[in-house]
Amino acid sequence: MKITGVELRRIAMPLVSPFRTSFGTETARDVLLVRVVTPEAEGWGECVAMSEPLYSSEYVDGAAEVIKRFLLPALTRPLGANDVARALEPIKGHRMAKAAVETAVLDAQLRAAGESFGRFLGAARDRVPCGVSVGIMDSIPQLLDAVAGYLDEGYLRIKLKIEPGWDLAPVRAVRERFGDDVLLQVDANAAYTLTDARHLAGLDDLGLLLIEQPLANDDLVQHAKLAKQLRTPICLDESIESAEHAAAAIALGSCSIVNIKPGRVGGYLEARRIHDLCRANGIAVWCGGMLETGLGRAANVALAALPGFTLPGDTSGSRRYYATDITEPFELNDGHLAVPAGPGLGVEPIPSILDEVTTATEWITL
Ligand code: NPG
Repeated sequence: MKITGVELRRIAMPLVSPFRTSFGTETARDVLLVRVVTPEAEGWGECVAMSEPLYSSEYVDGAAEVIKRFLLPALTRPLGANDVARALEPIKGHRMAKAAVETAVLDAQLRAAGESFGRFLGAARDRVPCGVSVGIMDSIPQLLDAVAGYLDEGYLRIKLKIEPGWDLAPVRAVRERFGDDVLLQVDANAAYTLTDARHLAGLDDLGLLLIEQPLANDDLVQHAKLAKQLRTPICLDESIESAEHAAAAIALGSCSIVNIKPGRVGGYLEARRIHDLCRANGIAVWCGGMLETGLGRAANVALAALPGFTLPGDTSGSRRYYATDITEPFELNDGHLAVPAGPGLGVEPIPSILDEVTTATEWITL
């Protein structure tokens, strides 16, 4: 396909409630959308970079800049989605920016071919079980109310955000209130160090599915040491930016579970590679989320339908984050989301809603 032009569109999406993690509090999502235009079809990609470089080094203004200045100029020859990563390889890092561009090209290619993301990626089912991520709250009663609400909505797994000072007590309170059958896990977003190992072992009696990213992003060796001191399985998120990182983590024994976020690893093709590698090594994977709109959510749900995704993902319904999504909203049915079956992402932005939330657009002719 020849890309004739690309629209970069910024949208501002207010969150239904503030979302607090160990690295910051979000009240609105500043999203960069990439629309790739080819003679055959158009395609959308959603960039998951946040406003500030607090989760990783990427941030949305930087992603827009690198896409315009370095990524798009490398894509002037006709190409397919499989060629994008190689064409962009000389540009180091910037995986979230690359993922948005590759996803838009893949969407255009699949829409032109009449094939869905799920089918292309190798989905093994037509719906996926859903978990929900619950932010850090001001008090334990407030947390218990939030968790009760999500369980009522049908969520099949609860993930609690933790940080030093908000860990053992709130997690124990949730376990005691809702019982041993609730699938429960925690996410530290790199907020601890190895010296906290004994403290974190206090979680071992709470029957958690996993503890996600307890230590710093580049601490694979330390995670391997921590794994020996905890009975709770360690899952890595921020540490895994590629299949090579996943291979290293597996070889070192740094984790027994991986959270796959396509944006973090440079796109859905690399995400599938990590899935394949983990599956071959008996490492469970699940699909993470980064507060995506319906566009990113559609692709995530397709990925989460691959056979190695054996744990419920952060694939929540649209209204967990947004009163009005830019696509038809994703709605939970019996704790599951349906994998879109239409061509490409299988969903479209609704033009009037998209225009209402748009803060800037830029057209780049290639
Ligand atoms: O359901 O989309 C979702 C969000 C799930 O907790 C979630 N995401 O650390 O995994 C995370 C966290 C996150 C959100 C990270 C935004 C970075 C940005």
